Amino acid sequence: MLGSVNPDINRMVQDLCLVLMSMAKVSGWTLPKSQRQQAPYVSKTQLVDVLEQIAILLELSGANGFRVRAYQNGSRTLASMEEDLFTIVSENRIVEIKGIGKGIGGLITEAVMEGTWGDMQSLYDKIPPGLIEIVGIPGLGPKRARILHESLGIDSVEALKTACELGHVSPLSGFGEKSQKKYLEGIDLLRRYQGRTRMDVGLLYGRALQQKISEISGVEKAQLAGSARRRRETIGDLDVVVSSLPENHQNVIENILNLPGIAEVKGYGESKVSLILEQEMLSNSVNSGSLDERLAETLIERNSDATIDAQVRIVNPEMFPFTLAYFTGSKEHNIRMRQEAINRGLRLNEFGLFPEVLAEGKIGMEAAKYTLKCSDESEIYNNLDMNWIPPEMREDMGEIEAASLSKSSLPKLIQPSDLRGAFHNHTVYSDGTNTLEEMAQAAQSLGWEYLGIADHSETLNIGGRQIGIPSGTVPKQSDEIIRLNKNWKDQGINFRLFHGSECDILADGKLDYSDEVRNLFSHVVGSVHALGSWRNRDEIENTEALIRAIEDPTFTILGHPTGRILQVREGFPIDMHAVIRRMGELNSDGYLKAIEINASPYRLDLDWRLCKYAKEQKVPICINPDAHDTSGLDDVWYGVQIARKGWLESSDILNTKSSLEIESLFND
Ligand code: DGT
Ligand code: CA
Ligand code: ZN
Repeated sequence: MLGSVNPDINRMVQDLCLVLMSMAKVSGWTLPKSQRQQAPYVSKTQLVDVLEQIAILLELSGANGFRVRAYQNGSRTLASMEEDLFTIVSENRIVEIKGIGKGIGGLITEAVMEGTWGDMQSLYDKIPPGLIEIVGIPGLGPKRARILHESLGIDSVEALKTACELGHVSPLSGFGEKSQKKYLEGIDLLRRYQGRTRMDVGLLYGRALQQKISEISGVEKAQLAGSARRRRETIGDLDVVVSSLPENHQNVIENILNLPGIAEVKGYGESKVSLILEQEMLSNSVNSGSLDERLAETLIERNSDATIDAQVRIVNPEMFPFTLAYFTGSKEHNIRMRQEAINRGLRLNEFGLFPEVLAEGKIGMEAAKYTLKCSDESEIYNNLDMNWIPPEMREDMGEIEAASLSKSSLPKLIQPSDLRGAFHNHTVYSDGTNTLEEMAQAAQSLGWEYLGIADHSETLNIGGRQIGIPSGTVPKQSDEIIRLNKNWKDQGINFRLFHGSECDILADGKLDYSDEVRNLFSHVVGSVHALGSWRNRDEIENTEALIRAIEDPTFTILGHPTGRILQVREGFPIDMHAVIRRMGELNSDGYLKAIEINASPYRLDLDWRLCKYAKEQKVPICINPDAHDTSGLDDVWYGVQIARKGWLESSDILNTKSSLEIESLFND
């Protein structure tokens, strides 16, 4: 299910409850009904999901542990099976597969050959959907959900929330105050993110819809607005503004309603269409070989039932800039803009910018003919004595002031093409899937001058399996890098690798490896991975430990500063302002202590809200893809969006510097 996500993320998401969080919906689960006319009636992916669901439902219903584990194993076995499932089933070989017993083999065979699910429907009917949703709360598995159900009658998230608030959960044996508090936080997280979509997926849908609408005849322009245009890390719904002559509106709307990939039309009127998009929207809409295409493939491969809502507004061409600006938001930015207009005797809304003396008493469209003409957004801003504000910055975080013509202090935001390399990337030496040479090749084809390798350090292991590079192997990687660098130099190619490490920050704030080993690296990306102890500690202790690590002379870059995974888990408690302040001091003392914007769309950590502070404290920022394969390097694009959102300019970013400058900064 999660196979195509980078392994680092993969691992974290393996935490069962996290997976369930995305699977569990208030509506509960249903067994797939096949639309096919012949076998195979269901796909392997569907079976993997169903077996996993059955295991959870069985556990919720109090079934015996062996049975539960049999379904869990069955699901896992199928997921990792390479041979074609239909062939195996057709040849009656399914029970010969290790990990699949007679019962489950029978169920698989029935589902594949006939499209039915034995007597499983009764199990699906038996468990209240609310109980399934509870299993999605971090820290709360099926076993505990069942205890809560049996002892307190809890069968919904709301009921659990109330019980926690009333203190009814902590006295239960095996629960305690800590769990109770954690569930409340988990519920909050679940609610906050429900119905939101990560930026990468949201933009994929947004661009596809925008493109399909642009191709409709009679459409002059279609543009993405809302949080997608502002590059928020997650997107609630998509907003698209379409410009079209009035006589074409009806035809345009009809064509939009008939686009492929619409799961549901929620409503439409003369100038607005409200839709739910599904995956088919993505097919044939993205250029081959592009980042979008790869993302689309990943999404479709995962067979996710992700949908996203979209609001499309169709307006006359002269109204377009006003409608675009309004629906780009943010609401907070709009409110400030409206006030700026009022201060000048003007009225600003989605229809236009009206001198009050003319439009007085008229409302909405009625006033439209009195608007000042603006051919694009920048003319709207100019009419309010401001420079045009890049959409990413429209969050009412000082941009209105910075944009005023008297001040003109808007930053010149960084662009993806400003980057000359990146410092946090993995190879086959740890958990990456590409070699040093392959990663270097990919970096060169992005036009980069250098690539920093930072494989995991010795301590990192997952379930006992060592992921990090043992001390003894570090020199081998070093030699290989020296050899590659020499080759490029001899050939006159302006490209080199920097040999760094993604070094674990241990719970006490010490860094992994000995001083001696760490001194071999050109740069050390210090990251927290053993989140357990950090998440169970208070902010003060964590902040002290993190600062201790940063103060180590070999420490250069703080990796994914809070450890958050968007929509999955919050980072550990930390006073990031204090950390950044200390890093600023160390920089002014002549050390290089940079902070990373981890550009993986799952993380986007450092948060954009803290970028400005880091800049003020003179802490250099790196935009790092944390790539685990060659295509992962492309993730820097998301990091650049976040840097822009955080007001950063090219000169604030470490990896816009030349190879020579980096060499001197790293003393390499
Ligand atoms: P989202 O969809 O939750 O990720 O965030 P947005 O920013 O896309 O918000 P959305 O879709 O509710 O509305 C799109 C834009 O429309 C929003 O950014 C600003 C504008 N807007 C919506 N409601 C209001 C409002 O009540 N007042 C003002 N001034 N603007 C609004
Ligand atoms: Ca929106
Ligand atoms: Zn990491």
